[in-house]
Amino acid sequence: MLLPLILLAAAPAPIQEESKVPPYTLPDPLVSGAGVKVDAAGWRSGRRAEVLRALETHVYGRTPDTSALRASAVQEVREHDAGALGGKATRTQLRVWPVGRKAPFFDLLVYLPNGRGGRSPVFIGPNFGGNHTAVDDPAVLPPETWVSKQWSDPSRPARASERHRGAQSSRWQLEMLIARGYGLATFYYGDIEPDHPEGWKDGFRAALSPAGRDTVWKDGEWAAIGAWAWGLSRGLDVLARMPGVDDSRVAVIGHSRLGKAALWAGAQDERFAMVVSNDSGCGGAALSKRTFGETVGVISGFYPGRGFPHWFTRRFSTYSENEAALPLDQHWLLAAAAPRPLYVASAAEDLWADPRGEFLGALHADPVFRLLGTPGLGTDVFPEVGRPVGLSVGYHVRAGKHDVTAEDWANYLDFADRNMKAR
Ligand code: GTR
Repeated sequence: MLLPLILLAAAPAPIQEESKVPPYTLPDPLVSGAGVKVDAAGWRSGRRAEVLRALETHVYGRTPDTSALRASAVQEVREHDAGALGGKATRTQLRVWPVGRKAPFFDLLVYLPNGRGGRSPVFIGPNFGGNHTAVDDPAVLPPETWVSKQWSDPSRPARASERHRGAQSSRWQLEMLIARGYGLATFYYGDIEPDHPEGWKDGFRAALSPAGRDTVWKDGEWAAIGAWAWGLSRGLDVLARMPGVDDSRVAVIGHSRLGKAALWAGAQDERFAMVVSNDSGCGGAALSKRTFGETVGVISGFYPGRGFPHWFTRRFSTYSENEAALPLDQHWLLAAAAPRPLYVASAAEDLWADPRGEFLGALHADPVFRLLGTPGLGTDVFPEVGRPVGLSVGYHVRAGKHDVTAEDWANYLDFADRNMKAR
C-alpha cells in the first residue's frame, strides 16, 4: 500500500553568504501612511507614533496601558549594603510588585558607584539565568520563579541553582561599570514571563489580561518580547525613585532575545536616555528582508517544532518566506530610538544574527537621527572587526561569538561618556 505523502514544511537552509541575499526594497521610515515624506516636526507629531503602531501590528503586538494600575505599585528593599564590592559600590535588592500585590513580582538588583558624589548614570538590562548569575557576589538572591533546564538545579527542576552563581558575570562587567562611574540594574527576565510557550500564564501577560490564564491571544496583542520590554520600563520606574540614580541618564541594554526586548523598550519608552542592542539579530536590529541567518519564519514558529512562537504577535509569522510583504523592517525599530543615542553591536562569528544586517538596520535608521538634529552614524561603510564607528549612532562588530564581552562594554561606556549627557 502506498502511504499518502505528507509534506511538512521545512525551513530553507539558512543563508550564510552575502552573495545569496536576495534583492529587497526597504520602506522609508520617514514616509507616512498617507505617502508623505515628513520633516522633523512631522516625525515628532505623528510619524513616530505611526511607526510604533506598525511595529505593534506586524511584529511585537500592542503593550497594554498599565499606567492607572501602577498607582498600586509596591516595592520592598530585601537587602542593602553600602559597602559592596569591597566598598566600591552600594548594592540594593528590591522586590517590586509593579501593578500591586495581586500580580507577580520581579526582583531588581541595583549597584551604584560609591564616592562619586551626586547621582549616577545607570545601565539596566534583563538577565537570562537569575540575578545571582549576573554578578559574582555571594549576597545576591537567586530567583524564586521558574528557570529553564540550563539554569536549574538537577535535584530541584525549574528552580535556580547555587552552582550558577556568577556564571554570567563576564556578560555584565560590573567592576568596569562601577570603576567608570556607572551603576548597573538587572532583573531575571523569567520574573516577568517564563520563556516558553505556556510561560505567559505565570507572568504579567496573564496577570494583566482581564481573562487571566483563559486568555486567547488575538492578532496584534502583545507577546513575550513585549512583556520583557514592559518589565524594563517597570525597572526604570523604580530607578527613577532612587536618590542615587540620575534618571535622565538610564541606558537600556539587552543581549540576543533580550536585545530585541531592549530595543522595543527603548522604542516605546522615551525616558530611556540611550538604547543598546547586543547581538539582537532577527526581530532585533537585523533587517528581516535580507533573510540572512535566522529568518522571520524560523524565529516565529512558522515551521513545526522550531522557533519561538510566544515571542511575537501572531501576524509576524505570516511573513515567513514572504518578507517582501512586510510593510516595515527593523530599521523602523531602531529609528524609534531617535534622537536618543543608539548603539548596535554584532559579533563576527554570529552569522545567525546577521552582523551586516544589524549594521544596515542602523544605517537605514540613520536618516531619522540626522533629521532630528543629531550626527548619527557618520559612515555608510561596514567597519572592520574590532573598529567601532559612529557618532550618536554607534556600531561595532567584534571578533568572536554570540556573547557580551568586556570589549563590548568598553565600547558602550566610551559611547555613553560621549553621548549620554545629563538632561
Ligand atoms: C536563539 C534565537 C536568536 C536569539 C538567541 C538568544 O536561539 O534564534 O534569535 O534570540 O536564541 O536569545 O540567545
